[in-house]
Amino acid sequence: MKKIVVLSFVAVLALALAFFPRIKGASTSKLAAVTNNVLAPTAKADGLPDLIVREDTLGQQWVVRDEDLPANFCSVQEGNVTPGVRRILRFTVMTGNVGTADLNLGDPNEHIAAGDGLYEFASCHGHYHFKNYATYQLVDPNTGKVWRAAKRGFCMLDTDPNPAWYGMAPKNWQFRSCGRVGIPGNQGISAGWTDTYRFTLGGQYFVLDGGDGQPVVPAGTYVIRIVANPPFVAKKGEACPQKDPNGFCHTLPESNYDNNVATATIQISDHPGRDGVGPLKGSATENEVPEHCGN
Ligand SMILES: [Cu+2]
Repeated sequence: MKKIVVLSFVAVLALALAFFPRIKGASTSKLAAVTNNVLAPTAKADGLPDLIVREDTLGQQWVVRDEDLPANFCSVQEGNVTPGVRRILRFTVMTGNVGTADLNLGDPNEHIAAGDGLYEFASCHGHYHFKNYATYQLVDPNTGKVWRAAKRGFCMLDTDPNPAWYGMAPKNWQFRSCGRVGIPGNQGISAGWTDTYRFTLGGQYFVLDGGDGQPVVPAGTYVIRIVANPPFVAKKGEACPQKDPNGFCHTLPESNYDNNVATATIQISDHPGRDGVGPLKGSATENEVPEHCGN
């Protein structure tokens, strides 16, 4: 018994030491919200972020259309998409924090300096991207075959207040700066706020005509499946920052990991044309904005 107590103490101490470099900068970087929860994932069930994906938006904001993707789009370069007219499925993703605590990432430069693996440098964008924020999948419900989207990285911000029907009192935004190399950012999603990735943003699309090296997506009924803060099984030597009740790892702390998925059933037609098919039919084709960062 005594041995177990001693071992537990050693384990806690080792964890504390492992995270010490990050905690040291916490007073200014606001990493404490994340790192403290790493150390005590179950201690504050009433004080954690809780990410959801807006299923209503996903179902209402998509379009299949033929669009000219120029070679200078970052999403084209990063996704190995052959430039030119491509058939694509664009869609909007809104991830809201309905929890009781802010999701507070702070300055990506500090995460890079701490070497915690949360961010990577995106050379085309000239700034840092959060790596494992969400997975975007297009699923054939008959075969289970999955296609991946062009999006490669994320910058978490308070872009829109959560709708009043979420029953949360309104409060001011806090996180609106992605940051750049050597220029501090402030990333996160406040409780009561949503991070919106509009369908026109870089990478908010699936390539349907095989132009990104994936198989052609034939006309038919498909499911868009979005998972925020997705579960993963840690590989050997890979960190498992948060563990859910089912034993899966997650990067970010949350009070509830069961509500991170949204799906929308969509139709892919044979001849969508430039106008497109879907709820956003006829919406303008914009010059790709890589991010909602303002930089
Ligand atoms: Cu970017």
